Amino acid sequence: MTDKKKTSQDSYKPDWVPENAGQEFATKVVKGKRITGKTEKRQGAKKLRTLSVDEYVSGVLKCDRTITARTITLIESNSQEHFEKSQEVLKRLLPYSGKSLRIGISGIPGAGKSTLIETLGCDLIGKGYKLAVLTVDPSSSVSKGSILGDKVRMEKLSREENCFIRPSPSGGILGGVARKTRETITVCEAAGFDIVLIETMGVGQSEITVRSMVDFFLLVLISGGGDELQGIKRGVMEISDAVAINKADGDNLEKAKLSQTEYSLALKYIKPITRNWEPKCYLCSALTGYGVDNLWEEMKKFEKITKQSGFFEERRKAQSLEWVFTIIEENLKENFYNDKAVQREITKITSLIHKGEILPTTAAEKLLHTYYKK
Ligand SMILES: Nc1nc2c(ncn2[C@@H]2O[C@H](COP(=O)(O)OP(=O)(O)OP(=O)(O)O)[C@@H](O)[C@H]2O)c(=O)[nH]1
Ligand SMILES: [Mg+2]
Repeated sequence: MTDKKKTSQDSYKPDWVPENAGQEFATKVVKGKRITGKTEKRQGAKKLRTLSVDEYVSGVLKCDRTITARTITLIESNSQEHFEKSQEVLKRLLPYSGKSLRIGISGIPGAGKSTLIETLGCDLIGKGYKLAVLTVDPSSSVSKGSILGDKVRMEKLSREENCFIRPSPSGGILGGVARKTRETITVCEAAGFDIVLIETMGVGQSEITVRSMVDFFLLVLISGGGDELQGIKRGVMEISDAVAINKADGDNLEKAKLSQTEYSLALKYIKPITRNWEPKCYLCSALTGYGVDNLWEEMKKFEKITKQSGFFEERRKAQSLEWVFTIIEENLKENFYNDKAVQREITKITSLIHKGEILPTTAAEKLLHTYYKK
């Protein structure tokens, strides 16, 4: 901003006003005020009363939407004080959780995941279910765009009393987002939501992370393009319990049928991820609703079969244990890289590696030694 455009201490002409403009450009911009401190302390905003652990717990159990949302905010907070309180709340909620069917929905950007959630979600609410929709998107803290988009795409669903939509926390790193999402599932279940849908963008590690927290994993694709164009790696099909070719409507229906044949064949060569369940490829249109009910019927069948065989519980237990070790690994890694002595040693080692004066194995050993000799 040039000083010339300043008109007073507190206001100035915006950038797009020509340099020598006269009074015909009446617009002035008032200087922003720097706000410091926590969100709750923002000027003009009503400070929310701090809730006790008891209030959080009883609010969630009564499915009080405001308190449920505040409990999730508590979980999403990065402060140590909030972390301890949230752990206390979660411990109390844990016995009431675990009763929902957790469904992961993944697929390439624009495949129609959010629209499918809107259509399926409204059907489920119509059938009397209570539904929670969460998203896992480690990039959302950068792009922010998808959150706004999803609110628009799930417009009808977001107005439903029995639906609770929560966008991905802006955790930045996937590990942080994953922890918060897992704990959010616990809160939603304790609040009585009997289906939890988790949408994730088909990028890198996030599908594997979502797979590790859901019972059923659905991959949403669109017709045409083939594997390369869709950016879908075989690995993602390997962790899926079903593939849905969306946008099977209008002129696209025939192409969608061809894709269904291709993917059905591809699935035959993949070892199923769930015992006693053979993943199949379905057609659907989130726009017209075609095939959506069939998808739900398959999910129900899946739940029945895996519960009867005991695999449902087995997988949940394995997921909990896996989660314990993930937390440990993340913690160790964080401690290691935050260690001052290790950081100094890394600087030295980096230059030795660049000069080719040390073997990578020796370098790693030296660093670990630096860490453990504390
Ligand atoms: N014709 C047709 N269009 C659809 C269908 N489902 C979604 N769309 C359109 O496809 C576009 C993307 O849909 P979204 O639901 O936002 O897709 P998404 O997979 O959630 O996208 P990201 O969250 O950005 O990865 C929108 O313009 C939808 O209206 C469908 O079944 N048929
Ligand atoms: Mg979406």
